[in-house]
Amino acid sequence: MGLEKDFLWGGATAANQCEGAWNVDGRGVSSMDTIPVGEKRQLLGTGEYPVNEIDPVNEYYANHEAIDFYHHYKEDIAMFAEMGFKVFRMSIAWTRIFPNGDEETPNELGLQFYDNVFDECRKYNIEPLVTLCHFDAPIHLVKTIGSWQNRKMVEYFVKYCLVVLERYKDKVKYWITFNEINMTVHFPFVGAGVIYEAQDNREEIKYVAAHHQLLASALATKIAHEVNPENKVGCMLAGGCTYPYSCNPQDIWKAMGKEREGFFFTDVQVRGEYPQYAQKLFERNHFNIGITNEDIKILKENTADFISFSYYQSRCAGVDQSLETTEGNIIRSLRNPYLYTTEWGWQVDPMGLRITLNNLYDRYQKPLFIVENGLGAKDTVDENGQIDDQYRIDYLRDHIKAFKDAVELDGIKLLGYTPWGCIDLISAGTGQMSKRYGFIYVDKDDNGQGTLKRMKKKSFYWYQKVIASNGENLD
Ligand code: BGP
Repeated sequence: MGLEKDFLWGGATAANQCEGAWNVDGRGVSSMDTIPVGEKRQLLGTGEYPVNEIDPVNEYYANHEAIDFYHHYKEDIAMFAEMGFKVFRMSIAWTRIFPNGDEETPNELGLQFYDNVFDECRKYNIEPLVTLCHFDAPIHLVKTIGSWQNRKMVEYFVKYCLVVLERYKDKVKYWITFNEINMTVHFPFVGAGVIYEAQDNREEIKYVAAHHQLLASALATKIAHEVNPENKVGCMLAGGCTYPYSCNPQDIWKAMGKEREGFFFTDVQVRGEYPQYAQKLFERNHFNIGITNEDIKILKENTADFISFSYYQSRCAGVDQSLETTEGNIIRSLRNPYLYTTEWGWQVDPMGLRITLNNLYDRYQKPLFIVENGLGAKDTVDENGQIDDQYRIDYLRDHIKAFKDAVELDGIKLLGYTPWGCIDLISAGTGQMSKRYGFIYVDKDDNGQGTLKRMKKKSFYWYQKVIASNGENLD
């Protein structure tokens, strides 16, 4: 019993939330660079208003510097190695490789940076797990062709994938195509760089963009397998099960619909075809998605090797409009009276992780990978420079117990676990630095002030023991 010996323990980050150096060494501007902190962030996230030029005088863009992983990667990876990481999830910033997205040739300095990062990981036997697209689209393509709502985007993305998959074929084995691909239908600017015009059929556009991403994901999977048949390519979903609020059949139906909003993506990426309920959705709404016979073939022939997902909370759905709701990762939920919430209103539910794992495995029988999980919390540094984040340890311990039950008692095949924001970084949802997830504290505040000094939290030493015991010692 217990987890497999080669279980991949590690941590997760994304380029746009940790690298900073947004205009260094030829990097182009990405969609995520244009989202300021504060209320405007929420508006841009929904695609509600047009993207403006970056306004450094009146606005603060937290990710322009972020935690400056770009210049600190050696120090940071050394700390991951000290914790015992077997895997490090990160993403490549598309605009470091193709600054505008449509150049003829890639930016060598950008390519070199990731060579350095991967070499540094390899030095410590850390396996890189690389997301090809974690929310960022070249702003040039957003402005000139409308980003993922335009089929041309697939071509540009494929070109970028060809370059990086070929370049890093001996250094990276584990790939993820799109981070939280279901974000596209909930938060279209963040997920797909989509900005609406007044006359747009918004629902249709979201699904058109989603189709282009699904197609691009299948093509990236194809290239990865051709470049190196050893490559393992995963799809990635903002996960978390949805419970019916009650046993009222209407609530059950509603919850099923919510689950299908996510399965819509994994059904295509894992089974290789649009499910019947998706086809009916398109038909009913007269959506013209533009799916060709060639697309159908590509989707069918290039399915994912594993299913990765983020898990922060479960959700609740029901028909009673008067019920209290609460925040969550992307999707709001009815407030579940059995659960407590974090300071940001995300409902904490370790058992929901076991249920999510079982749901996915029952449905697909494919290896699973938990590539995000964690507690966003405000940490304080005491007068001795210590950070006592026992609440984070408690959260993670309960979730680890839950996935161990799923493996040991339910027979789920689980490849690994990479808690989110293993080093403090910029929050995608709020742009805050004070919403911290890390084992490593970074001295920086919500206004961008701080030394960027790295400090080990209490959870750093705890996670080190967890990894060393392969999840047996959780005390
Ligand atoms: C997921 C994203 C991450 C990350 C995480 C936590 O949606 O894939 O990029 O940020 O959520 O969310 P937040 O940063 O809003 O707390």
